[in-house]
Amino acid sequence: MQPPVIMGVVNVTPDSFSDGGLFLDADNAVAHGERLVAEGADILDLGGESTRPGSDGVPEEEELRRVIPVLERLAGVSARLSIDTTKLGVARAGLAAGATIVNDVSAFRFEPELAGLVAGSGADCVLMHMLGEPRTMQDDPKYDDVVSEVKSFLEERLGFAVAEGVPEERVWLDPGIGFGKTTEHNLELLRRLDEIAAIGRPVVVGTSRKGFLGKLTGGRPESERLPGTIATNVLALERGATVFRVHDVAQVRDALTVAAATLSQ
Ligand code: HH2
Repeated sequence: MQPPVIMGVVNVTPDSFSDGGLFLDADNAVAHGERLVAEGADILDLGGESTRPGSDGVPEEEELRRVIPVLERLAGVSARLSIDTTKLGVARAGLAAGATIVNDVSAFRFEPELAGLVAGSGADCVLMHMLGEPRTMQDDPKYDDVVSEVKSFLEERLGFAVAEGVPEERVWLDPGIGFGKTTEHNLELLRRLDEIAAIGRPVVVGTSRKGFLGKLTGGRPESERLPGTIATNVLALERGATVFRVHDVAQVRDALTVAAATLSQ
């Protein structure tokens, strides 16, 4: 089994669903990123736009203003840097500032030219499934078979990226937990994550603190969803995920280290 790769979340936003506003100030964001690296993050994922359900998005200049100075100041840390954006201009500036991964929750649908940028830069990319767009994705999402539909989507986006010149080995895939899914859809995707892993590319999962964990535990707020986060990440590891996008790096790293040691006996 591959050792689990921990992707620590640094949200430089006023409105992210679990930590909005905490790291909007660049000094706080840099200190938070350094803390996550000290806790064992292999990758820092920096985002300047919330994609929480119902959100409208921010103009490119604002996203750049939030995230690029933080990225520049984190460029020396001993973790890879990922830019969480759907925008070509933000990805370009992020790569120039030291990012080596582009995490696009639209999987190159919103700005298809992003694929060519990634191809030319030699960066890795994360392509994620989302039903539509953040503003409307939670309006009664429906699938016949959520796993096979997400899998087909990811295969199609992988094909698009490769056709645009991104080497297949640079593409990671993500089922997009919480992005146009009910609680039952999220659970089904986690339960059958091996079917997504069967595509043959590294699988990224992001369950951290998400709403379905609150719903399943009697309405726990974001700050009390770490046990659910750990449970889902451990199960995802067992079903073939390799990259774990989380806010609570130290705790999830310990849980995954123990789980990985158990599974590799
Ligand atoms: N989830 C969020 C954002 N980016 N990227 C990937 N690849 N996978 C995910 O599951 C994922 C993601 C949402 O979480 P967060 O960044 O904490 O919230 P917000 O979008 O409100 O900033």
